[in-house]
Amino acid sequence: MTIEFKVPGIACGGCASAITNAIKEQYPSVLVDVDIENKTVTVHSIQDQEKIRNLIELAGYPVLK
Ligand SMILES: [Cu+2]
Repeated sequence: MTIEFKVPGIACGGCASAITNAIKEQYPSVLVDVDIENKTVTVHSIQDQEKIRNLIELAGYPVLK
């Protein structure tokens, strides 16, 4: 299952790393793709969508609904 989140606060590779690390800390096996240009985070995961959304927001990046 692939989940895509729209995250307007993504501006650079540092943001991408912060988000990727925040997710992988909790779910080391998931694949995380951050598209800096399109400001999206794509997660290949069977994990709960709301939990991953919360991790992105806890890292400091609000997610658009
Ligand atoms: Cu950044």
